[in-house]
Amino acid sequence: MAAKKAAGTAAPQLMMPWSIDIDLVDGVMREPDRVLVRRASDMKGYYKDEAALQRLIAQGDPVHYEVFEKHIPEQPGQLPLCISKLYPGRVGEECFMTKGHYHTVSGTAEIYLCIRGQGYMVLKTADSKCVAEPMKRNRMVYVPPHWAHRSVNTGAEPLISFCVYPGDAGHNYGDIATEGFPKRVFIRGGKEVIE
Ligand code: S6P
Ligand code: ZN
Repeated sequence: MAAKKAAGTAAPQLMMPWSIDIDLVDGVMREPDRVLVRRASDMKGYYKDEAALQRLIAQGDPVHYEVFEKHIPEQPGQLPLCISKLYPGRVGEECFMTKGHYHTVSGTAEIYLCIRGQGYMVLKTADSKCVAEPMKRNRMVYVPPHWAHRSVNTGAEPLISFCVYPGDAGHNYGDIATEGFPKRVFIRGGKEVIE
């Protein structure tokens, strides 16, 4: 069916259907349109042990995570998707993690299907409720509206998830950069500690 055309205006651009290959064993998206790369030096101010982060930057500034995306317009009705690949590692005793964000349109949810690795999705509300949901292969985390979310890798291999969120959600990093999360994830004496 053709998109309706209002009198005197150009017909709205109709997006064509498309498909891609996503390897759900290895967590690889073939032919992404964009790869967002965040290194240790992009994570200043996020970890508890800032001196340990500085040492890591000086030792080669390793990649913390990569996000593989297709180009999908950030508009209501669209469903942007990505593969998020968070590498294993520690900053001091704290596990590698993503920056974390609220959605700019705070009342929008998100789905994270974990494909590989192990760790947590740490979620918080503006009034500081905080929950750590375990992530492991085939585990799906539902991020409800109004919860900021960050993934944390506690394992020895990349933590890989397939994420889908509403097109108008947007990323609000500013509030999390100011507030932080009430809970952090450490490995101490070989054990996970969330505090
Ligand atoms: C988008 C979704 C993911 C994250 C990605 C990186 O809503 O939650 O694509 O952007 O996992 O995390 P962050 O916190 O640096 O955006
Ligand atoms: Zn999100």
